[in-house]
Amino acid sequence: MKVMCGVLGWFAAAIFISRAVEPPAPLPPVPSARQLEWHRLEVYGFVHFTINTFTDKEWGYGDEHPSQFAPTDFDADDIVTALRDGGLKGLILTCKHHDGFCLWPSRYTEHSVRHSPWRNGQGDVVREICEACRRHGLKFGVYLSPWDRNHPEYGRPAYVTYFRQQLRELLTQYGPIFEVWFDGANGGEGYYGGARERRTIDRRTYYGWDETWQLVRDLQPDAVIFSDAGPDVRWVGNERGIAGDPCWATLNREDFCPGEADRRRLQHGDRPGRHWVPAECDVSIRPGWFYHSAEDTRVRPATNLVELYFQSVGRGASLLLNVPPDRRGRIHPTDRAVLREFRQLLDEIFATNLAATAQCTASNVRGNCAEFGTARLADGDRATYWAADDIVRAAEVELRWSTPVEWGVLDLREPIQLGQRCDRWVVEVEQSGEWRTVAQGQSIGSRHLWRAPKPVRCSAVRIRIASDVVCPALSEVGVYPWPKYLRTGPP
Ligand code: FUL
Repeated sequence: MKVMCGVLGWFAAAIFISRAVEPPAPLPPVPSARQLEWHRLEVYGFVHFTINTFTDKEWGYGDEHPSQFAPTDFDADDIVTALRDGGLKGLILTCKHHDGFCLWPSRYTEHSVRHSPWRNGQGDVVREICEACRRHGLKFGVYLSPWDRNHPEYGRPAYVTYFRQQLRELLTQYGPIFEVWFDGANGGEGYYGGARERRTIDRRTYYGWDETWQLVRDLQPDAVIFSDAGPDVRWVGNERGIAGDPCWATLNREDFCPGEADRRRLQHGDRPGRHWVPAECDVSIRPGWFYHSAEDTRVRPATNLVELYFQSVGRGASLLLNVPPDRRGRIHPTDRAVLREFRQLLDEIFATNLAATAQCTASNVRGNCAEFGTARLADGDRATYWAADDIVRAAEVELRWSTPVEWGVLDLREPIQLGQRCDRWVVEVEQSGEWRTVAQGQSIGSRHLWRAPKPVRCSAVRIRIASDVVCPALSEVGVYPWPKYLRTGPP
């Protein structure tokens, strides 16, 4: 894209002093198109549901009988609308967990819904959930456990063939898939067709990950692939829903494989890093991943989910929030109410962007061109951005109000299509004519949210942003009032 700019505007520029201002060259690595789409989701749901729901377990041994899968009132719309009302943009279903039971009637095993009393063996949970997702505007993703404690061939080559056949079924029979989730928990004790023994595998070689991932590329080219090692989205290194700070989107992913990764590096990413592999924070709304009635009183409050949002989405990662259906096959009323409140709290926090009413200037604007000017910063469009000239490494953006404002949340975004450029940022506020530093950090990437410990009153905010190797750029700046829910005490 070439943009014509000139001091006398378009007309004069065309006649007198035409000048082409190129956008900044991207700083590699940059996200793929499928990753850019994924970044937009920010919060989506995990649905753990299988025989464990009925045996009150977290990990089934693999010797369960399909007849134990017996939801009394399964309703995919109930599950999907609970997530939708929480503002979740997608849903990843445990189509097969470690116990090997398949929620769809796979052609390659008897260990599936086909032999359960539910819908007289005619049911298909995967189909019902994916169709409900389409009805309610959520994207649909699949979790297929590589570890299978039921399958007799687990640990031998024949199982890998089976695993890929199942993956093929899921990727060809259920429409577009936005994410394929490969769990790092692999190998160990299991039923294994009656052998009841311990089986270990070589995590690097057994699953032939390159070939398995290629299958996903071939069958669902728009899907992102998740594992400890990416290749598209990485585990954040904990199951608490919290990213590191900084949390770079970049990683040297060849150092890792599913089930073998340095948790500290997963939390923070690598800077510099050769690949774009942003983090995903998986966490459950309850202590367990599966539903247990004993945990009905231990559902996280909505304010806690907001905390997690700030520590995941607010650090450039995504939040994958697990909401397990109960034995009816519906979402428990408590979880449903919490999800709705979570959405309301977020809507409240981000209702009014004070940056939109500020006068916004910058120490440098690329080529003095409006295309890269500060008006791009509060236009709500992630694709447009303010950028500095190529020789610049540190720049400032200033927001000034005619009368002092009180705020509590700062929201920064980089135009990640140009890579992650910022190495350091500082936020200062002007109070009674004096500048004071209130916050500083390193990574921004797709988003960085900073929340003030108490309301900040000021007439101007200055964001100083520096890059070690390229000119800085920002796509969005948000300044929001101090969140009301914090007034009632810390969550
Ligand atoms: C883990 C699994 O072992 C848990 O059961 C759960 O599925 C979680 C999301 O991933 O590795």
